[in-house]
Amino acid sequence: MLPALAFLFVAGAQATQLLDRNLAYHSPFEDQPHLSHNTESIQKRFESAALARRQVAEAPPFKDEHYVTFYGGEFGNGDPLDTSVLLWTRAQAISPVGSTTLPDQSVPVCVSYKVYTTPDLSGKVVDSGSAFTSYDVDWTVKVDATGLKDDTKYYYQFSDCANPQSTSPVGSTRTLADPHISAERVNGGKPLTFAVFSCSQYQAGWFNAYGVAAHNTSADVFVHLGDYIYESIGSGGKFGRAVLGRELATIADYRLRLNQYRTDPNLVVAHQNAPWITVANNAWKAGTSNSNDTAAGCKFSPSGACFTDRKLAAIRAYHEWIPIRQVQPDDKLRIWRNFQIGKLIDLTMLDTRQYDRDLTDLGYNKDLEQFRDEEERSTMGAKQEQWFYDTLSASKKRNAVWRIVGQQIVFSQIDQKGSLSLDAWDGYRSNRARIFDHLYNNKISNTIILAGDSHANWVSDLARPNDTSYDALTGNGAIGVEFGGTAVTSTSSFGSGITPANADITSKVYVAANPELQWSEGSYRGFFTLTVDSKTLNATFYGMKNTSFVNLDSLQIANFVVKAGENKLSRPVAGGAVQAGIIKAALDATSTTAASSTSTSALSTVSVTSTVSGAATITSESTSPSAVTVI
Ligand SMILES: *[C@@H]1O[C@H](CO)[C@@H](O)[C@H](O)[C@H]1NC(C)=O
Ligand SMILES: *[C@@H]1O[C@H](CO)[C@@H](O)[C@H](O)[C@H]1NC(C)=O
Ligand SMILES: *[C@@H]1O[C@H](CO)[C@@H](O)[C@H](O)[C@H]1NC(C)=O
Ligand SMILES: *[C@@H]1O[C@H](CO)[C@@H](O)[C@H](O)[C@H]1NC(C)=O
Ligand SMILES: CC(=O)N[C@H]1CO[C@H](CO)[C@@H](O)[C@@H]1O
Repeated sequence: MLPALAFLFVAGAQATQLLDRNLAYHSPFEDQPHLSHNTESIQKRFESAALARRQVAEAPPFKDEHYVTFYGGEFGNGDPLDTSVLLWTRAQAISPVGSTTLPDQSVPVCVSYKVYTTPDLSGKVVDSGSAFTSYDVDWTVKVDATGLKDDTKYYYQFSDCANPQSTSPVGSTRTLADPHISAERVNGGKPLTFAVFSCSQYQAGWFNAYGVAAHNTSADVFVHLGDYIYESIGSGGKFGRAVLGRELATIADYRLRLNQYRTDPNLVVAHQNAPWITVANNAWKAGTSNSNDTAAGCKFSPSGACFTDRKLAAIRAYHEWIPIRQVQPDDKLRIWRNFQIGKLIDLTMLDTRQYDRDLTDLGYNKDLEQFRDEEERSTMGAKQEQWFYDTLSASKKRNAVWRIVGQQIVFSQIDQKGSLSLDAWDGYRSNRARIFDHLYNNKISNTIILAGDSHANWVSDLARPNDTSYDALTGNGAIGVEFGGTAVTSTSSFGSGITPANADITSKVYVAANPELQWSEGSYRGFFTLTVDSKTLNATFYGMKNTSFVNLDSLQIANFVVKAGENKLSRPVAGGAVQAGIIKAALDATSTTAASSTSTSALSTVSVTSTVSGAATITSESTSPSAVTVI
């Protein structure tokens, strides 16, 4: 890489070029240029640093002191488009073994990257380049690999510009299909698989779910619906998962926490070999339940930061550490975006949390209940809401088969023993009603809503709450399907550590009370996959056997099929039987004679025998780690 560098400097090319190449220096938001780093002044600082060797073409290779080190965990890729994908790493100069002097941290690190077509890096280099990083951006490097072919798998590696033997691991990534490609031709005619996650709290357990998805499914793209990190301290000491630092407030706090999360071996592997598409979570537009800037003024959080400052720190660190694109113009703090994947899918990522959400249930403001039906009340903000309707309509117009909507909170009405969660869409009912109106009035088919946040599994036909034209038995009258996934580790909303048998007692009540809710499961931590082709969209839910230590033991607890054009779960729902949780059909059957729930309490012996007329009976079986095949 030295010749390329030499050219840049000798020719006096735009001095900040290597800085500007690293997207971590840019503003997270194109329309907020004041949030970007001033690369000219950083460049001046480098130039005045005594012999900024990494910039000087004539400098000898760094045999003596500064070795750029790539940390295996700090490596990944994301936000793929049809001809480009973001590559991400973190590279810091360290002292060589035996040396006690610390390298001068004011000197930038130059990192180069190459993109190949073969895993052994033998083939041709399809894209390459160099970029600087420095302490200003926590040594993160985020570059856009461009000029790629659509719908293609690639391999990539970073190295030290000045010492090319110092390299990162080799990762793999892929581009998405060109938006104009027919649905049948996407992914070479094979189904495309997404692994979907939410709520990964470090303190609560090991991130085995990421590992199972990476090792034991054929997931092409990882989707994270929020709560990728947690700001609180919590416990976690008992299985070696205590978090460092304090409750997060400053950018240094956020960086430290992200850094620590990236040490989990299963998260490391998951970032290395597939692109991620993420949204962040857990605040309304001016506060969280333990930190608020309210009408009363800026209240301080336990960590001493004003919420607005804290949010900006969080967003900056998130943009440094997560391979997410700078979002397109004209809006504040926006992370909602749409991915067109051939004519097979529009994957629409919404921000139903911090973008412009009106006051949520913060635990102390119960009087909120009276506002939940207010016309103007929105969990998205008017601008995002309009954008969402336009995106759905445009997707129909361009004849995309599926509309998959990734967002944070449970969409369907869930009566929970007489109460509704005001922190989910049940707290924003007029906003939800408008979405249903848009789907029904415009006859927009094949909409699949994904949800996280709730720390439990919920699968529902999408239908207006209390609408008698929806038939829970046949699914007729529905307009789509919602798949709500459990947490990677965060504790169950049914009760921390609840056994499958005890969770089922609650699930029975929920499934009985809610017509659209076809499956409820509240014990397992895990994730789900979506496997999609032009005819069907299948969801497979995975439960982790034990998140208190590192392992890949999981079981497939339920499988669902949605046929294109049907706008409901295929009957019998889940093929008539699940390995955990309660399906509505089983509930109906219990009221006659057929089914019995024989769950025992230990996680290792979960089994729910659900029998539905005409469906195969799954008897109580020993749950050896199920073969994880993605259909
Ligand atoms: C649906 O009916 C239930 C029971 O009467 C009620 O609690 C709930 O508020 C209704 N939902 C809507 C959206 O009106
Ligand atoms: C979904 O599952 C059904 C039933 O097992 C199968 O026929 C179909 O091919 C699957 N579709 C995809 C996209 O995997
Ligand atoms: C999970 O593993 C830990 C450590 O081996 C063990 O102590 C615990 O009993 C296991 N939990 C379950 C529910 O099997
Ligand atoms: C999951 O992947 C791991 C690592 O490749 C492998 O050792 C394990 O056998 C796999 N488990 C299953 C159930 O396939
Ligand atoms: C952490 C904190 O300050 N929470 C406060 C937010 O505002 C409400 C209403 O004023 C208080 O009751 C909370 O204690």
